[in-house]
Amino acid sequence: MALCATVVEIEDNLPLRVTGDRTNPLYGGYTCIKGRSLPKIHANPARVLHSLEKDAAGRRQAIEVNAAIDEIAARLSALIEQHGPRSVAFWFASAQNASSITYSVARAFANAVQTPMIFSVQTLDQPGLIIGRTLHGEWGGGEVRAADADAALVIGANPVISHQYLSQNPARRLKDSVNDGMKLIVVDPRSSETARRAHVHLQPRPGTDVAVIAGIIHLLIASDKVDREFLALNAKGFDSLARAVAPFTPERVARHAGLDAQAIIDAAHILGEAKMGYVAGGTGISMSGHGNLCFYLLRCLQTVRGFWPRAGTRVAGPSVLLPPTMPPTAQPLPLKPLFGDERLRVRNLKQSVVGMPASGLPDEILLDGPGQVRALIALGNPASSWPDTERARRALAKLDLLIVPTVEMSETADLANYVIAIKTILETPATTQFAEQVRKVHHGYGWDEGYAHHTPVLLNAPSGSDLIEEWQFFFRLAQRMGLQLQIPGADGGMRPVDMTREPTSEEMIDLLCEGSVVPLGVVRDARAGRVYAEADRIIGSRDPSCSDRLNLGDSLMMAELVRYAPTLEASPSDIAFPFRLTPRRSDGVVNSMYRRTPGMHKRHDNPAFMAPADLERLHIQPGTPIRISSPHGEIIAIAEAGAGLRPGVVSMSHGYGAMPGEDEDPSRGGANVNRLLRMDELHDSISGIPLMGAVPVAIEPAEMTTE
Ligand SMILES: Nc1nc2c(c(=O)[nH]1)N[C@H]1C(S)=C(S)[C@@H](COP(=O)(O)OP(=O)(O)OC[C@H]3O[C@@H](n4cnc5c(=O)[nH]c(N)nc54)[C@H](O)[C@@H]3O)O[C@H]1N2
Ligand SMILES: Nc1nc2c(c(=O)[nH]1)N[C@H]1C(S)=C(S)[C@@H](COP(=O)(O)OP(=O)(O)OC[C@H]3O[C@@H](n4cnc5c(=O)[nH]c(N)nc54)[C@H](O)[C@@H]3O)O[C@H]1N2
Ligand SMILES: [Mo]
Repeated sequence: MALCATVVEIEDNLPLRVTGDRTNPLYGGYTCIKGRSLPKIHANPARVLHSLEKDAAGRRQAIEVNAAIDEIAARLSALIEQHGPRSVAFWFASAQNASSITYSVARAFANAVQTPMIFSVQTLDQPGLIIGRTLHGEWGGGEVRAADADAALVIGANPVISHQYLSQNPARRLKDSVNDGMKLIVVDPRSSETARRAHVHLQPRPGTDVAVIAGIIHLLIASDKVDREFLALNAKGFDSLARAVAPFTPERVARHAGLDAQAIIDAAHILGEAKMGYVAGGTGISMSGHGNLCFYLLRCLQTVRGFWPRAGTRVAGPSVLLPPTMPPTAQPLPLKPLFGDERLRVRNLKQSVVGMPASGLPDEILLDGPGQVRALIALGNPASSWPDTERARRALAKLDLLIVPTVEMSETADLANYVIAIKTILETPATTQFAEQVRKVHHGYGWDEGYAHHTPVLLNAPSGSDLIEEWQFFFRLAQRMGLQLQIPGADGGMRPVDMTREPTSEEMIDLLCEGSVVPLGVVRDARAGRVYAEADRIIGSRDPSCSDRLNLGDSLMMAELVRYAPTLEASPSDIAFPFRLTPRRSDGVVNSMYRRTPGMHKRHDNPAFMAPADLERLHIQPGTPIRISSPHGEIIAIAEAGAGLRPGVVSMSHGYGAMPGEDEDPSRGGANVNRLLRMDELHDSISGIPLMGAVPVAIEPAEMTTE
């Protein structure tokens, strides 16, 4: 997703070496280890080179891809005929990011099926970002350009490793910004690669971020670091916010979050003195129970300080390969509704601005009766990445039809009725258009500059293989099912795709880029990633008649904050589950991807990082197994000392480990943290995201389970 510009050296249709493109204006030769590993991904012996079908006895055998599409089309059509379009569901996750065309065509296919059951990983990822933005309201001048900020607040995020918010050479860019005088505040219980550069590093108890952010806002208001002029024109609800954050004094927050009160004051001081602040919230605050409120309060903090781009400046992330948008203006946009019309049958879950709640999908498969989901097309590896593994697996196994397009086998592909073998990155043409689409959802992706890149096909599919591009699967399926695909047009409406002839991939890219700000031909001819100054747009001044306001006092959010305040005084007492399990990402590994590619990863487990003092106290040697138990389940993981980690915290990545009932060896395959989680308890009432961070767990030494 960082889309680093690379140079691929090829001999005899094989990639020999991938390096960064030094001529690139933004990346300057940078690429992360994942890009440099493309030759290994290409030579992956675990790659699927032929589509697979499971027969009645559960045996997998190769099937010619068009024969598989014929069978799938017939089975999907029969299900829709008998049970309606709702019986067919879609799972869109990080897998689709590998190709710039997949999402547009797959989404067009899902729309043509006319099922409401379109689920995406957004509701398990950072739904609070979208919900907080919706309730607070958006700024017509767009997001703050990172380069314009003289202070940054990074909370529950680690851009140096995740590349979220800093896609190009993140470690270097951060170092340069700090050297240029930018003041960095990091809030993370872990001494992360990003935190190591911070002027102020707050290490709160996991899950107490609401108090930390509310405490900072309270201090800004109390010390009158409020942009009154900005608020008078652009905001409403200031008094409600001021009242609701008043209980969050530095002393109370410090006691509750386990911090030093002076450090909170220092953080507020930096933000209070800054002319323009950049705010980056990530999965750490999203998953630990109050994601919506955390992200909402971050937006309020920006507004209280007037940290929004002003008229006369360049808009961040202008469209390049997308059509032009409304002219940017320095004023609030109209508030949008939070909920959609669709409802799930389970747990009162509803469609929201983030989409259908993923945590309800397993139960929609498991619950018999009208409206039940019977077929799932999954772009991703839900068997591994969904919380509550046991339930997820039961649901996936119950489906009449599970279809998984993929480049390699996975826990989900293992369960599939059909595995569709698709081409990989170097065998498909691509543009940066999809990153522009993603940026509209999460501004931590894409570029602040008007950047674009097109790459042609570099390699042919291996000889003897039977591979198609992922979008072709959806196009051919639509053809066989008599469905008309529609894609967005430059005028904002939908336009039909000619279904009588399958276009080439480059023709498909042409179609998707029609009406783009910079013509695709120009980007193609550049033959490398470039910044297009002609895409720049200057933010216009406000329309004097604009009556829209950013909302600092949303009633749902204020009510949650008022309910939170009394917990400031409660002392945490978890005798049975005294530790907090927190999520993290690791260098060189993306979710569960390429887990079966030899030589791809330096290590094959996801250690349970714990504070050295905790290890000592519990008589646990680093490198030895521990049992981690939650009220829901238990796993065995390998303990490792996390230098600078807050005591009481267990920090672990997801996407590893065995499925329930399988043999597991945590030192070889890691441990599956999702077995400790539940989908149906403690989930958020808007997005449905379950508790995936600050999870109460108990730790004890364990016997090594060796084979
Ligand atoms: N290398 C690599 N890069 C990736 C990915 C990957 O798997 N590997 N995945 C991609 C994906 S899918 C996503 S969504 C993004 C996510 O991008 P980020 O959100 O930046 O993800 P992380 O790097 O895990 O950073 C989250 C940080 O939150 C901290 N944290 C955990 N719990 C809490 C808490 O309760 N409070 C606070 N304040 N902090 C907490 C963790 O210690 C961690 O350092 O990364 C993307 N980039
Ligand atoms: N406990 C816990 N659970 C989590 C998280 C967490 O922090 N903690 N993070 C959540 C988040 S933020 C995310 S984004 C999800 C990630 O969940 P998913 O998006 O499901 O990610 P992966 O599990 O890596 O699945 C990607 C799969 O796609 C396959 N693949 C690779 N290339 C392609 C391609 O071109 N096309 C297709 N169709 N498939 C391909 C890979 O082999 C792999 O099996 O996990 C979520 N789950
Ligand atoms: Mo994610």
